Amino acid sequence: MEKLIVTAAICGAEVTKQHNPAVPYTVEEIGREALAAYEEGAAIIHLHVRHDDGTPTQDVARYAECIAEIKRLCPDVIIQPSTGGAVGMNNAERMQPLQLVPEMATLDCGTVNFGGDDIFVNTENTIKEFGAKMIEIGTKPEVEVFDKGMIDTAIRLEKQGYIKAPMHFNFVLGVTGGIAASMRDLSYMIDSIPAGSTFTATGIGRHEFPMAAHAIAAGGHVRVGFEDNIYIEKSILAKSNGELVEKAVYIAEALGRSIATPDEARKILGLS
Ligand code: KMH
Ligand code: ZN
Repeated sequence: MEKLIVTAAICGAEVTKQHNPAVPYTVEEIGREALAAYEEGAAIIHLHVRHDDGTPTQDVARYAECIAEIKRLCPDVIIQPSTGGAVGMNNAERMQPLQLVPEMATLDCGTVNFGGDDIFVNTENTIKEFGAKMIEIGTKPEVEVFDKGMIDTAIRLEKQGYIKAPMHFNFVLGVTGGIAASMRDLSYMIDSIPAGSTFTATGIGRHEFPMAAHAIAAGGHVRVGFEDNIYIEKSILAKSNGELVEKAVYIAEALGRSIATPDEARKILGLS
């Protein structure tokens, strides 16, 4: 089977130090967490950034500082900034990291409830605007899907020229308001993408490792990290993103998948 690409979502926009004191805010903390994940086998760092007080921001200068620090510590890792940002940010704010022409970035392909009154808004015109920009600058989108209809949206927009094939999907399972994190639903997502696509699975909270195991066995790739889950096991906080990556790698190796280096990940994803 193809080597496994592990993505570490080290920071997120919603999780805080109140949830887990190891959640990174400062440039130094972002570097520390990226390095811990990379040393355990992460080939991709999915990146959100914060102000020093933990407030999420899409500020391009802050992204530039954090990316420079990650590159200093992990020179070959693939850095994948978020264009989702935090709930409530406008499109101009969200698109700022694209000014840095990253190798990859997220492309969220639909609107989803995020619990309470929170709505993560991605209208069709937003997806087209972000997709067209990524084609213009040569950034490979990771197509973020929180529900099956978002796969259908991505397929439609690919036919219209807003996303290039072969697409790389990230199935996010277990968000309040999105598709459930069940084996049936992950299989349904896997069966719904076009031939030649690649996929990563992200299970939220306690679903992180069961979804990872299923994706590993199915030949897909895996995302773990504080953005999605703060526990290494029930009621025990993870000490770092490195610990979460280490557990994913342990499961992969037990199931016979070896781990892709960043350059191997680039080949698998068509980045090089
Ligand atoms: N923080 C969420 C509102 C992405 O990175 O593109 C959006 C998110 C998805 O995390
Ligand atoms: Zn994200």
